[in-house]
Amino acid sequence: MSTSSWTSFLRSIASYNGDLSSLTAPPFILSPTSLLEYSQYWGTNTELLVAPASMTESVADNDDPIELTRLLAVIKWFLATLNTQYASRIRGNHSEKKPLNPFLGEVFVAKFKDQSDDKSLGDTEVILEQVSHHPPVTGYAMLNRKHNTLLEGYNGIRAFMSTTALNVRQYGHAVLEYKDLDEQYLITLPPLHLEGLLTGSPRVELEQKSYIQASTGYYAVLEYSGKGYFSGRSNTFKCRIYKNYEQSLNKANALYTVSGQWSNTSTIGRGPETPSSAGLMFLDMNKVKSEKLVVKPISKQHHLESRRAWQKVAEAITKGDYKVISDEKSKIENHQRALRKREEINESAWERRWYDDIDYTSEEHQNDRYIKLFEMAHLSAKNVPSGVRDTNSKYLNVDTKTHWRFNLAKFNAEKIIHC
Ligand code: HCR
Repeated sequence: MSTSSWTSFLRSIASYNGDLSSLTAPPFILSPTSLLEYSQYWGTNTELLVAPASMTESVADNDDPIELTRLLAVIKWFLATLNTQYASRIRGNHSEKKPLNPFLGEVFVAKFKDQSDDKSLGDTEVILEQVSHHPPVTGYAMLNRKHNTLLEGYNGIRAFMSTTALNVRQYGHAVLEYKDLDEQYLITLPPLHLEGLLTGSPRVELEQKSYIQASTGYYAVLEYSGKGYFSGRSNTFKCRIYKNYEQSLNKANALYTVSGQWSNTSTIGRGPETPSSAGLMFLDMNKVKSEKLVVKPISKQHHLESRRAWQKVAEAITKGDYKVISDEKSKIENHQRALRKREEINESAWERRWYDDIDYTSEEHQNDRYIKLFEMAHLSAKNVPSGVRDTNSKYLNVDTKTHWRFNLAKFNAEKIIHC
C-alpha cells in the first residue's frame, strides 16, 4: 500500500460522519466480505454456547445457586464471541478493512457443524438477514436445535471520526434463550473504536461498558479498556457479577469479578476485585474450541445469498481490479434502486424473510419478556445506542421503540433458502 494513497484516504475520512456505506475507500482497504457475514461470529463456539443448557442442580460443584453458575457460563461464551467477532478474525498480518455494504434482503445461512466425537453438541444454524439498508441493520440468529438454544438479535452501527480513531456506536441487542430452562439473557453491544488508522493497520478496541441481564435477576457489568487504563495491555476488561441491578449500585456487592483480556486469558475471584496476576483461571481463549462453518457452494446458493450476490465484486477486490469492482457494485446498487422505485410506485415494502419489526410501544407487546429484561436492567428500550440507561437525558426525547426479532416459524416454513 502506498503511503500517499493511505494519507489521502485518511484525509477523506477526517470529516466523515455517520453512515459507513457513504465512505469511498481505495481498493487496498476493501474487504471482499459483506458486513452481513460479521454476525456469524456469535455462533463459533458451540460448546460454550450450549453448556448452560445442561447445567442443572445435579452438576453444581460449589454452594453457588445454579442460576449464578449458568450466568458465569454465559459470560464465558460471551467473552469467546468477543474474541471471534473483534480479534481472532483478523489475527496474523491482517487488519480491519471496509466490508461490503449489504443490500436490503441479502441473506447468509450456514451451519457450525458439530465436530465432537460423540456428536453431543449438535449443529448450530446461522441465519442472517439484512433487514434495513439505510441505516444498515442486520438481523442474526444462532439456532442449536439439539440443545433448544437460540441466540437472536440485531445490530446497526453509526460511526464518527475523532482525531485519531473511527468511533462506532452499536444499536440493537442480543437475547440468548435456553428454552428448556425458560431462561433468557439480554446482552447489550459495546461501543468500539478503530485504532491504528494513522499507521495503516486498523484494529478494534472495545470501550465503555456492556451489560448482561439474566431473567433470573443476576446481572453482569462488563467494562472495557485498551492499552494503559486497567493495565498496559490491549483488549482488557473487568466484569462484575451481581445478584441483581440494584446490588450493582455499590461495587462492594459484587459476587464475583472476572478480569483479563477478552482476546487472551482471564481470571476470576470472589468479591469486587480480582488480583491481576493470581486468581483462578476463568477462560483461556487459546483453549476455546471453535466449530467449522459450513457454507453451501456458491453454485447452489440463491441470488440473495451474500457470497453469490457479491461473488464478482469479491473476486475483483482480491485481484485489486478497481474498474470491475466499481462496475459490479454499480450493477447491484442500480438493481436495488430499481426495486425501491418499484416498491414506491406499488406502495409496497420489501418483505423481510425471517425477521419482524416489533413496536414495543404497542399495546400487544406490553407484557413482552424482552421488555421486562430491559426494565430489570434499567436500560432504555428506545431506539438509542445499545446499553444506554433509561434515565440518560440525552436520549429522553427519542420516542420510537422498534426492534427486530427473529421469527422461527417463518424460518421453519422457508421453502427456498436453506442452511
Ligand atoms: C466497525 C466495523 C464494522 C462493524 C463490525 C461489527 C460491529 C458488526 C457487528 C458484529 O456483530 C461485530 C462487529 C465486528 C467488527 O469488528 C466491526 C467492524 C470492524 C471494522 C469495521 C469498519 C467499518 C471498517 C472501516 C475500515 C476503515 C479502514 C475505515
